Amino acid sequence: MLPRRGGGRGPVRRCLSAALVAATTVSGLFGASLAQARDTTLNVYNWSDYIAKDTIPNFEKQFGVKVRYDNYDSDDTLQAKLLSGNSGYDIVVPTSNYAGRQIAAGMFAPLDKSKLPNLKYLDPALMALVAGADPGNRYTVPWAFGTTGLGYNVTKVKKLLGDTVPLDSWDVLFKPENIAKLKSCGVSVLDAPDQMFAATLHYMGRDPMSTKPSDYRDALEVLKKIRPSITQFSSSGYINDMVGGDICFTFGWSGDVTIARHRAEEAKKPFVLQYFIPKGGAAIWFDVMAIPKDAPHKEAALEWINYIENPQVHAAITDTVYYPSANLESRKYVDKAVANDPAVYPSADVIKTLFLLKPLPPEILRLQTRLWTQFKTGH
Ligand code: N2P
Repeated sequence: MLPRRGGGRGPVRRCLSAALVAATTVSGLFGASLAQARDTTLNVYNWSDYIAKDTIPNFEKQFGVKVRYDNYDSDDTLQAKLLSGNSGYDIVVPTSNYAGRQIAAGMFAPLDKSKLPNLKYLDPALMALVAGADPGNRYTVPWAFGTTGLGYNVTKVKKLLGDTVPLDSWDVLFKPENIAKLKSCGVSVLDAPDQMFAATLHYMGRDPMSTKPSDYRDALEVLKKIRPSITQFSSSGYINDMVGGDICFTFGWSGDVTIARHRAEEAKKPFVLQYFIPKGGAAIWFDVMAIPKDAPHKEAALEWINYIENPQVHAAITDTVYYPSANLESRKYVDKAVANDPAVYPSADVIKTLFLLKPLPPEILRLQTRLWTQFKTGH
């Protein structure tokens, strides 16, 4: 169960916040004139489809720093880069369940919070949750959070399933007879063992964060039964596949499916896409910014983190990719339709049903990886 997000604020606090936002902008501009002589390139490695159009150009203008921006769509890809050492990156954005182990392994530099005044905007309740993986919030600052649930081409799926099963039910994915009906229009699942095993265990009524190897072996048996109906494993391409009508179902991430929905609307597609958090709960996770220990440009990395936590900067990101931040002040600037979309900001009642992805012991991760290969190859 998760605590509710913080309450409202009075006019005094609002004025103060406006003043702080203005001050941040001014110091940003001041920074630009200083920074022009720095000849620094900030190397950022982040998830795909996770940033607004102007985020990088505005940072480059304000701070006089060039940004090299690379993408990944899997925590395992990022982790492999970090493990190989000297990644060259100044900012990485692991999910907090991975970050917890990476912190313990000494991969990140502690944050100099005197350089991060915008941390004052962060929701203490959400920071307390993230502290479960990063005690004292010493190494990481949330970039965004989201849920892992079900995305549909509602128009096509309703035709195939009729009213036999509600779309906000895990039964669509985990009952083999249901998902088999969708195979003909394309069934996609994330290529992310941590996400899929947590959802499967939850569906089975087990602890989604189980540390018992037998639970994972049992979960594989459940997964094997739906394997014949899965037509692709995808953790980023599925956005375009939904918009293109190439798949009608995905086990996917909230913002990604919502990006697809908006793109389909803009393109006036003859179908409706929609994201559902299944009744009874789903995973919630936080992707967090961290500075690798060997990062070549730590000062610029801190400037980046503080810039991202400027409420207006992050509001533009949420408006583009439909993932909220832990920045309480930012929500004020988020487009009203986005702020009121339960796929982006789940209601307090739904939040109570969500479970947080947490770091698991290495032997469980190794088991997950092994079983995942078996699942994918269908053996
Ligand atoms: C962004 C997906 C991020 C979610 N496209 C994975 N934590």
